[in-house]
Amino acid sequence: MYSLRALLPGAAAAGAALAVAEAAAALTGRRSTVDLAAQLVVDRVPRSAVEIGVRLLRSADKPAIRASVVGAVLASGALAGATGRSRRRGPTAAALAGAGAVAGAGIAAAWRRQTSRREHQDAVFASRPLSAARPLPPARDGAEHWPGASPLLTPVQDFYVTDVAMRSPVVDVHRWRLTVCGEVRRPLSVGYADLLDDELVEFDAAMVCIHNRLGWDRLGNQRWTGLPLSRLLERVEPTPAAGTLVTRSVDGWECSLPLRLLADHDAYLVLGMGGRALTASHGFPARVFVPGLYGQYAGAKWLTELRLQATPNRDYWQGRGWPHGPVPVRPMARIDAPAHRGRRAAGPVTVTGVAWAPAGGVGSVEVSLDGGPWTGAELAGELAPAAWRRWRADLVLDAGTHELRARCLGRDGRVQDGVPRDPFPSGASGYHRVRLRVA
Ligand SMILES: Nc1nc2c(c(=O)[nH]1)N[C@H]1C(S)=C(S)[C@@H](COP(=O)(O)O)O[C@H]1N2
Ligand SMILES: [Mo]
Repeated sequence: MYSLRALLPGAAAAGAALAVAEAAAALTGRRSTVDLAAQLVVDRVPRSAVEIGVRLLRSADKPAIRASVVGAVLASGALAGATGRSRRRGPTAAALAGAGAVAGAGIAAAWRRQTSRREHQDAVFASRPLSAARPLPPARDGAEHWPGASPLLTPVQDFYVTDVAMRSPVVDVHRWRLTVCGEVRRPLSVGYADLLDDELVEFDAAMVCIHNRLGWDRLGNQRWTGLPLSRLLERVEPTPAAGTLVTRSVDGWECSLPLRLLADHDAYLVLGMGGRALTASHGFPARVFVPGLYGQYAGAKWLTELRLQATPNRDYWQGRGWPHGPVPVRPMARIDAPAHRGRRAAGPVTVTGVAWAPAGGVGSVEVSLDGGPWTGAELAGELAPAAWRRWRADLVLDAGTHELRARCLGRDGRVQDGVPRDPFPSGASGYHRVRLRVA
């Protein structure tokens, strides 16, 4: 066994080297070494490992990946130092601990500097109201006073973020262009101001990550602002050879959409959410979104290119073993109140939740108590078929342990699949269950 004192010099040297590299990256505006290394890990570990990571870490995945990269660098430095030929004791343990602390502070400062660029951009742009030519009426569904209900529209700061970029790209909007090219007669290149000058529309829709599990909140409901993709496509006049629209991000991430699908699905170039421009983490300045498809099949954030092609590319997630899209969102209901494993007094209880079945809409929601028959819940108003819908059921519970289940039936006839399945390869299924102890 190595003594702690033998391990410290190497670890401190590795930490100091890392801190210098991070500081240099921050000062020169290049990407963080830790993030580059972490990105290599993210893009190469087997799909099953990614799935386990997402399941265990939910949304803390990036800090955890960074921490393990730093940990791995320190550990290899420690081992290299301890097994190396020079075994001079050198500096005291206190001095080494000091060097380690300086290294840590250097890394933290470098990261903070990069984060502040994104925060600055959000302060400038994401605070800017975006107005649609014909705004939708205020979002109301009549469930405003239902106890424990989720908000009808998810506040932007609470809206889940999923992407494979270790750090959201920060786009310089003054230099940014969106090009629409490939199999088209009139290629187009537009800037941000050109897009804002267009006649913007608003639409309400839920966006769902395929990694969302029963009861999770890796989805959100939003009022989005943008323009119909069909408008852009008409302007460029796709040639008869065009079969696929490749949406490409500034960081190279791609998602292909069959043109056939776009012909009978609403699809948008999105510029804003919640009445304001997109934040950096949600894809500023522009993204593509096709309501009804899981997020990874619904378009790229930080969009830079729309390319029409005869056949699709190998998309990012296909490269990671996921099926060739598009994958439609499964109808699903979530119970928001009462909370799982709660205790309450016997008597009446109001069960509330949200259900989604984009793009066709929620037809009905049913609840079942203790494995009994499915009974219809009351539905709040519908903002749009692609949006989620709040529901409630008023039950009376006697003393004992109870289990509530909920399911969603789509207006298109799809019934929520009760067989529990993992998100890979076509989205999680099963029923969300809540257990209660009633005294
Ligand atoms: N450029 C880019 N676009 C992307 C992704 C990504 O990693 N990079 N992730 C996709 C996935 S998996 C989802 S679920 C949605 C998430 O959008 P949000 O982070 O705004 O919630 O964006 C999609 N678009
Ligand atoms: Mo996702």
